[in-house]
Amino acid sequence: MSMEAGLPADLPRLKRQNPNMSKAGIVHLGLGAFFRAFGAIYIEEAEALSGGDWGIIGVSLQSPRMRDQLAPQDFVYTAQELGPEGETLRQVEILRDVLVAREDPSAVLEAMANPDIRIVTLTVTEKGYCHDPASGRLNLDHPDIRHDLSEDLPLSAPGFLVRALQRRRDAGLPPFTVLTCDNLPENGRLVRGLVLDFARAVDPALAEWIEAEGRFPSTMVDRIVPATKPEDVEALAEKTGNLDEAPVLHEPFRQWVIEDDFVTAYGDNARPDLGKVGVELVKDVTAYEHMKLRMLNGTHSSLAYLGYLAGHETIADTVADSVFADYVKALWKREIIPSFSAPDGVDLNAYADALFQRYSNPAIRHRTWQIAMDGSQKLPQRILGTLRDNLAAGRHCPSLETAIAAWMIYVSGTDLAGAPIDVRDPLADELRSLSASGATPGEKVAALLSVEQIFEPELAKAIRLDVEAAYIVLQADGVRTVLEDLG
Ligand code: CS2
Repeated sequence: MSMEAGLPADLPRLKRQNPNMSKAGIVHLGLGAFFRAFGAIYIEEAEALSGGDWGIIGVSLQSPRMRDQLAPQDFVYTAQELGPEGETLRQVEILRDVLVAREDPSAVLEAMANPDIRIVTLTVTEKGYCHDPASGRLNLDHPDIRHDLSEDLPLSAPGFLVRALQRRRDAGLPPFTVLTCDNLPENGRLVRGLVLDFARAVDPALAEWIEAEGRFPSTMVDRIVPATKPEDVEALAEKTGNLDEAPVLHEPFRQWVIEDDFVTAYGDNARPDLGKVGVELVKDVTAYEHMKLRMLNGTHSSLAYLGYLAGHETIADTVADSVFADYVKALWKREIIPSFSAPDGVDLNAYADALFQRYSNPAIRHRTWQIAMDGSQKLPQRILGTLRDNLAAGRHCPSLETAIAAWMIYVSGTDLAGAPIDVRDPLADELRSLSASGATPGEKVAALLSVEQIFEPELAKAIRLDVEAAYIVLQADGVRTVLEDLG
């Protein structure tokens, strides 16, 4: 555990203020900054307004870091809201405990099988579902899935869900609702499919029970939450006089849309009163998900690769560069908005304008490098669906194809000036050697497009020449000139 370098050693640690703690009703898998700055706050607000036992037990699947940072401060932390015109601080007290799955998987299963737990929320990131992003099916060759299918104590998120549901069924309890909060298309349906694939492989009767009793509402989640840096911890401690080793920083905006489909056995107690605190409870979230994944995450990833290659550190820096501002506005207007139908009553042009304002918030230092992570898991739902739908309608997508070419240069591991890039991606090694296997840009592009986990073969064929052309001009002319030429 790290005490921040520049701070006095005797700073008092943040402490829990409210001694009346409700019981836990939720287990959260994958306790990163995003959920602590988003779902945890909504749930705390809903419980404060309408009651219910909705304390949260957080689970870190791999590293003990979050537990080690939060345990000495009673599992409370500060949420620092950063607006363009100032900030507000809030102490979040809804966490009851943090468990570390790699250290004690039994304790995690026990928590998930507790009768008080009615919901398991997840933010395990795209790669945490151990699926094939192009097909949406469970990846049975994934080492963690292979392990989990043969052992009772799991490593993976799908493994924990199924083994915990198995314990509940064996104990005669209803299942919990599985509420995924990751940026995946039709995320609830996706997780349901993965859980059922897994359950069928271990016990077909269990799969039938989950199919009948289980609930997996899809959700759309939205709040920009950059990773907390050591200097953020220091600045907060200087401001408050208390040491919080795990604060979260977030923008003011938030939106959570959830399909109101929770396990029926709990009646009115199936979920916190989320509608009271601005969560939109709907019948079908698909249109919202498309909008958010394509409009926000699609442009985020495009700006991340292109911005990084142009030397921009954050999204705010990137869109402050007028060439990029013009690029992203044209991308929304010409390629993204025409590709899907808006949710009822939503004006997509206004939504795009609001996104631009959010990206421009100078207080949010969201690194292009952070968003560039795990591109192999993100491109299909963020960019490739838009591309496919446009091509089917006979529309060209030069801006998205340029973003894909930028991703290809990025995953080669060397930037346009020849400097190394620290590429974080589960397929990083494979992508780098595929890129290196080609002698010409054309061969490199073809090699990368052959990764079927990312690109459907038909789409790969349709975009190959355009992406190759974009790749060549990016290398020859540099990012800014290419974006200017896109007009
Ligand atoms: C970002 C998202 O890191 C990323 O890939 O695009 O985390 C984004 O900030 C959130 O989805 C906003 O809701």
